[in-house]
Amino acid sequence: MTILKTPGIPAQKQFADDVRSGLSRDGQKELPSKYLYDNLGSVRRDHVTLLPEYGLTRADERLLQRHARDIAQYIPHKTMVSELGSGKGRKTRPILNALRTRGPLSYYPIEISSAALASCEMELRDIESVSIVGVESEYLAGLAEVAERRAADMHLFVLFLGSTIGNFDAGADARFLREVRQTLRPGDSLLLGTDLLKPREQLIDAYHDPRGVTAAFNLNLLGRINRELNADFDLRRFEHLARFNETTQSVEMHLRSRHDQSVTVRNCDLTVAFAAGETIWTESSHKYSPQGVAELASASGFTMQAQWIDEKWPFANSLFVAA
Ligand code: AVI
Repeated sequence: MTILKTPGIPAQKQFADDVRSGLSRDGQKELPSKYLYDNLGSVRRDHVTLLPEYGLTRADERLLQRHARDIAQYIPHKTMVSELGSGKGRKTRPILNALRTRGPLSYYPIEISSAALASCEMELRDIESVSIVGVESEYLAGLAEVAERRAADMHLFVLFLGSTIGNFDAGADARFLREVRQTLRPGDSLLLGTDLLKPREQLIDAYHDPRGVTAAFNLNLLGRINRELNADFDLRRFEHLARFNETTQSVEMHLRSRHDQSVTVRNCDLTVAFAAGETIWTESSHKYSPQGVAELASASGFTMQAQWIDEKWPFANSLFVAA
């Protein structure tokens, strides 16, 4: 597989800066959810997707398997495919299979980690007539790189699956999609996965499972800060918490301090005091309505052309076309 790389800020410096600013703020302490995904965190997140209580990934896969051919009908013939955060690429297979029947196809998965790109290539390399060019980059820089490489008559079809868009802060989802739109030309398309609203109890069970798998995923963030930034978090003195925020319509994950305690993060020159019960907010997972997804399309310069909703677990894959 060819790999393209785009330059970025050194990852460790950015991590230290974000930890320092998130833990030293007055009021709600916060850590960006992207840091949940080091190697161990990514394995734990894979385990989350297998939980009976967490139907999101299975719903996404069912929709793509059932409707790949319908989706392909909306995509012009001369098109290349790019995916924001392909992960291991398993979900993408039916889409690539449906599109390659019309002729050779180029697929550009964009991932921050070279390990994820390598697994993606392993998973998909047996698909005939599809050439894979990995892009090791942040999403927008990678997409700009892909868009720049295409011929004048070539369309671009972008996949953003799995409801990763729901993990953006409130309002940041539309801002991000507007930036995606700016790299596209009219007639290009985007397939967007979004988890939908469902009963509160079901949502809380999905993010606070009885086996403690999601708790291990969340607590690993403190373990990562210990490993990479020389900190002394005692993971037994924090606990996982999931709650639904009615105002933002999001499930929030937090890590709650069980005691009054202080923690030192040496590489950030930082000592942080935690009161018993105080939390660090680590992730928001926004839950959309089908109508809200259509509004998101128009707020970001797209038109929603079609939407497929899973019957068992409310989840939508929606096809946006650049207006
Ligand atoms: C990646 N993302 C869509 C997942 C979600 O459901 O928001 C991450 C996750 N957090 C807890 N469980 C899974």
